Amino acid sequence: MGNQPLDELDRALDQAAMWLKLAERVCVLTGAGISAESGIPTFRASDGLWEGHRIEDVASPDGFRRDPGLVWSFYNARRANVRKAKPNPGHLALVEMEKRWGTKFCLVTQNVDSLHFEAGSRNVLELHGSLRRTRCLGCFTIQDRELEPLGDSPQCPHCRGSLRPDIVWFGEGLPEAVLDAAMQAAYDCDAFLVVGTSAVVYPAASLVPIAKRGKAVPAKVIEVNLTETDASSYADVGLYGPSGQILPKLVKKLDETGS
Ligand code: BV8
Ligand code: ZN
Repeated sequence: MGNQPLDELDRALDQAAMWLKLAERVCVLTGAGISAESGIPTFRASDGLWEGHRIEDVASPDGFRRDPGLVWSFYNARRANVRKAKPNPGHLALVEMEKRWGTKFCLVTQNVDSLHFEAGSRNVLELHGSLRRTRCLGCFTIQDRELEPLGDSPQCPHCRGSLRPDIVWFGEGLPEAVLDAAMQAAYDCDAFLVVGTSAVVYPAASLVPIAKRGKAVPAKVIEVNLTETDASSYADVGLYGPSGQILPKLVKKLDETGS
């Protein structure tokens, strides 16, 4: 799909802006693509290898049991990368949208880079946890350790137990309350933006059909991506191009048509 011809993109932006103007409640699902223009590598662009590691070796409980040092070196490298990153205009455009809809706006992210929070978004549901947080295997304390380097076997300051990243690995359940809130927001919304995700990871990807199905009036689904994805079949309109360029254009359209 790649970038659309400009006139086609402009028509699609008008259509998306019209549906957003009519929407009382808006829900957004973001994936790694929204942080790509901040210099954070996405997952599937690296053909399953993640900075030289197999994903199941560094993002699974078995991988952590097998070699916690390897997993911590992988996560420390990502923390260092995120420490250097800044939110991009795509993150900032979603902050603008939250200002418009207030509590009727819900941002659900699969990302663990906390760039939405850095950008100023406040009503953020982190489905897969956060690189900033650690969880103690001994006393279960969760701590926000910002993005400082944590060494290969960090210990809990309370009980000296071993720490793990407070991140949802493959094969692990998502935080129930967060997932429930995200599903409710997807169900309640009138417009659903799906931005920068290949929509292959579940249950996060199930938010897209939830926004459509089982409701008197299905939400209008707006996809923002470089290419078509597994979510595209649910999309009422597709805005294809870098989200750091598309989302600010979309917000500008809202201003133009007044909302
Ligand atoms: C669970 C934390 C059960 C780690 C992550 C077979 C079939 C179906 C499902 C499964 C299956 N086998 C296993 C499963 C379940 C599995 C799953 O869905 N696997 C997939 C891969 C098939 N799910 C799980 O394991 C989940 N848990 O099911 O547990 C259970 C239930 C109850 C109780 C106990 C157990 C847990 C899933 C969470 C895994 N953790 N992250 C970490 O980050 O360190 S998921 C990981 O993938 C990231 O969070 C990431 O966000 C997420 C999704 O990837 P995307 O964000 O979509 O990124 P991707 O690279 O794929 O795509 C980027 C997109 O951006 C592309 O479309 C690209 O075109 C676009 N893009 C790029 N640049 C730009 C852009 N768009 C716009 N602008 C740009 N500039
Ligand atoms: Zn502890």
